[in-house]
Amino acid sequence: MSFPIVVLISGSGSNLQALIDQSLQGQLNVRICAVISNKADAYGLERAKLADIPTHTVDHKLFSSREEFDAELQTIIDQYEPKLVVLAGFMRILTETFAKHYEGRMLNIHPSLLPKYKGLNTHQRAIGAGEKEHGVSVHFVSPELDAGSVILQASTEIAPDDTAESLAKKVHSLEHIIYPLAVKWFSEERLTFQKGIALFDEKALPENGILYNQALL
Ligand code: NHR
Ligand code: GAR
Repeated sequence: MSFPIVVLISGSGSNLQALIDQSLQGQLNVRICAVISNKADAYGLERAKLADIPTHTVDHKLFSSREEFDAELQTIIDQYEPKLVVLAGFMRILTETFAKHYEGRMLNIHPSLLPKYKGLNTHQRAIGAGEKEHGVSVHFVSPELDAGSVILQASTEIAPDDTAESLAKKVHSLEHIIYPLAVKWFSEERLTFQKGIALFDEKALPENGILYNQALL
């Protein structure tokens, strides 16, 4: 019995690919029911088609409000009855109504060590601030942007010659490890969300979530 999930993307879909690969290799017992993009030209849609996964495009520019866009997204998602919704490089801020509908069953991967650097342009901002360390966080999505409970983080050093591009590459390779791991934990019910609190193995997660190390694999 595999665990039904729907993945939302806006771009390249390398995190989607990591989920596809791990489920094909049997490391991750999930079934990706559908991939939805707000951009018709997102390369992730090609990745989904190559893996025989149904795709949908919901172009936000065709809607006159965020509420209407989110309502259409919700209608499509709920047709698949997923147990988890996975934001993988999805670039549209979601309304409170939508976020509440999927509370405790929607994850995001954000390219910073939350609560630092919420929002966009995180790699450049971390370099600009002279940080020695940067990374990535998987969190539950809550109505407030990038503010839901953090589940898992992975960090990397910022070298003196790092650029936003070189740092993004390092962070990406960490993303492809920790996102499938967090999804696996959720599918195994090791990761749950009860009464507004994220639990791992029945214990409340600390503010920064779990720091990734290889022993977790
Ligand atoms: N929605 C809610 N309610 N809560 C969160 O935590 C969300 C969310 C929607 C997306 C991903 C997030 C990230 O990881 C995410 C988390 C887009 C923007 C943004 O400013 C900010 C954060 C995130 C995603 N989007 C612009 C907008 O007007 C459009 C930017 C663009 O198209 O390039 O929606 O960073
Ligand atoms: C990832 O780095 C992800 O953390 C980031 O976009 C990239 C998507 O890559 N997410 C955000 O910035 C959300 N605002 P992918 O399309 O190759 O998975």
